[in-house]
Parts: sequence; structure tokens; C-alpha cells
Amino acid sequence: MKRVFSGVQPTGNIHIGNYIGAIKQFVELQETMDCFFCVVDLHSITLPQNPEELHKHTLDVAALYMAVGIDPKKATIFVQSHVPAHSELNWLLVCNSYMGELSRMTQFKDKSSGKDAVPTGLFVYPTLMAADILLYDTHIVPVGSDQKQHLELTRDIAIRFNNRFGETFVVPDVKIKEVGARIMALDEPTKKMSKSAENPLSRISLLDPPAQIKKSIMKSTTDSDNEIRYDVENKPGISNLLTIYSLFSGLTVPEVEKKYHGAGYGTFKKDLVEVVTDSLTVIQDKFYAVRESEELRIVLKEGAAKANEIANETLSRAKKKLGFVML
Ligand code: AQP
Repeated sequence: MKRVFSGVQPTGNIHIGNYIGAIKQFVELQETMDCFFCVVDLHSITLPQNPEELHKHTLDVAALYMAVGIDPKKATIFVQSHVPAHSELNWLLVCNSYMGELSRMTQFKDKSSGKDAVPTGLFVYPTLMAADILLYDTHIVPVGSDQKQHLELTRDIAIRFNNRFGETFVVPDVKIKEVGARIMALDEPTKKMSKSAENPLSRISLLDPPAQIKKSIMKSTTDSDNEIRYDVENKPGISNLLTIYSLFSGLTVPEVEKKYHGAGYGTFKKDLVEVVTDSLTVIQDKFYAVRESEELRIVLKEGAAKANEIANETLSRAKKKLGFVML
């Protein structure tokens, strides 16, 4: 059976971009593949985090995994810092990667730009991500398009290690959705929607109350010609909203365009509020039930045990290949 690995950082509340671009695929993949879904808390501290919020968001992301339909009987849900092999393999990979290739990562350039003091962790974020993926002999990594470059680097690192030390790692393939792989910010639709963007109206979080969802959508930036037509280059705002409508309603983008032919942006946005709110209310009801339950900690404990077992085997394999003495 093919193995799947993916993760989400507990850097804030999961937004509909994370959901549509990545997590919705997790739910589908768990039916046919051996899936590992991780809350990547070690990644999140590559930029400063408030400890109380980090703690809360870590449990929130795990509960949201379950609320959107990831079934712990079918998939393994765990927290990255509960599996020490991630940090250890990261070091082995840091020593088998180059400053040049890491400096070329656009996420590093974006997140470090304008900062006087750039955390070293931000620079080696991609080797930690490679460690996450390679530890589980992963075949497929479902992610949004912003992670494509990191995946390519993971493949390069795995191939290089295998060539130098002999077959050690499975070389993974990336899985990016055709529609929804890059949901844009509502206030600035040429930038991607992000958990850590300053303006809360730039995103819709899965836990936003209906009034907040309404405010974000009704205030979203659109052009002035009032024609509901998908055209990313000339009409990025309305095209982004059409994508969101399509993915929440199950209609294709052309079907949505047809439905709203001749209608104004106001009508379309009002209906979009309803479509998104209806879906998120169902998720939120499940979330609050799971978040309060004892089940969540049990799932994370069992997930960590299973993840540790597999990760430790791969780590030992890599250490032996490097020539470390094993007892
Ligand atoms: N806007 C997006 N559209 C589609 N997919 C997205 N993803 C992120 N943003 C979008 C995908 O969601 C998964 C989890 O992302 P992450 O937690 O690893 O963090 P990120 O990619 O850095 O995204 P954020 O939400 O913008 O977080 P911050 O603000 O902390 O940097 C990944 O598969 C990602 O591709």
C-alpha cells in the first residue's frame, strides 16, 4: 500500500486555503493509502511563537484534522515533537545539503526579507520537512502549491543521499490539486492566504464565527466591472471567490459562472457567505466535541507510538549507512 505523509503548522487557526489546498485531500487519501498526518510544531518555532498559543493551536489542528473527517482508525494523526527522530534525521540531512540550495528557497526569502535577525531554523526549515517525509518511506505528499519547491528539494536530498550511501530513502512524489492549490488572500488577491498575515479579514479560518465569515467575504477585494467571470490575471479577486465557491459547493467553476451570469458581486458574495458558513458550521460542531474529549489525547498518544516505531527504523537505517556505531 502506498504511504502518504503531510503536515500543517500550528501557527494559527487553519484557514480555508490550508483546508482546500491540502487537508481536503487527506480525507480522500485515507481511504486507499497508509496515511500519516502530522501537526508540525517543530516547524512552527522557526518563527517566534507565543507558548500558550502554540500549545492551544497544536491541539486545535489535531482536533480539526478529526473534525474535517480524518479518521484515526484509518490514518495516523500525531504531533511532530512527539517523535524525536524528526529532529535527529534533520541534523543528518542538514549535513548533506548545501547553503546554496537552501538559500534559493522562495519561502525562506519571503519570510526572512526585511528582518534584521533571521532565525537559523527558518533557513533549515526545508531539511526538517525532508526529514518528516523521508522518515515514513513516503510515496506521496499532498500539499498546496507553495510547498512544491520544498518537495523538489526533498527529492534532491533523498536522491543525493541514496547515491552517496546506497539505497536508504524512498523518493517521494508531490500531489498538488489542479483547482485550489493556492487560495489567495481576500484583501489582496495577488498574495496567498496565510495563517500569520496581519489582517484577519485576509483569510477565513475554519473556526471563524458566521459574523466574521460574512465580514471577510463581503469586504473582500474585487474589481469594479461587476462581471462574475473567472480570469485570474485580470480579475484575481472574483476568480479566487469563484474557486472558493466551487470547492465548497461541489459545482465546477463554469457551473458557478453560469449560475451567476448577470448577477452582481453583492448577490454572489452573499450566497458565498451562506455556502462557506454551512460547511464550516458542520466542521465547527465536530471540532468542539473532539477538542473537549479525552479521545484527542488518546489518538495523539497512539499516533505517536506508531509514528515513532516507523521513524526510528528509518533513522537507524540512515545512521548505519553513514557509518555510526549502532548498539
Ligand atoms: N493559501 C493557500 N492555498 C492552498 N494551500 C495552502 N497551504 C497553505 N496556504 C495555502 C497548504 O496548507 C498546508 C499547510 O500549510 P502550513 O501550515 O505548512 O503553512 P504554510 O504553507 O506556510 O501556510 P500558511 O497558512 O500561510 O502558514 P504561515 O502563515 O504560518 O506561513 C500546506 O500543504 C500548504 O501548502
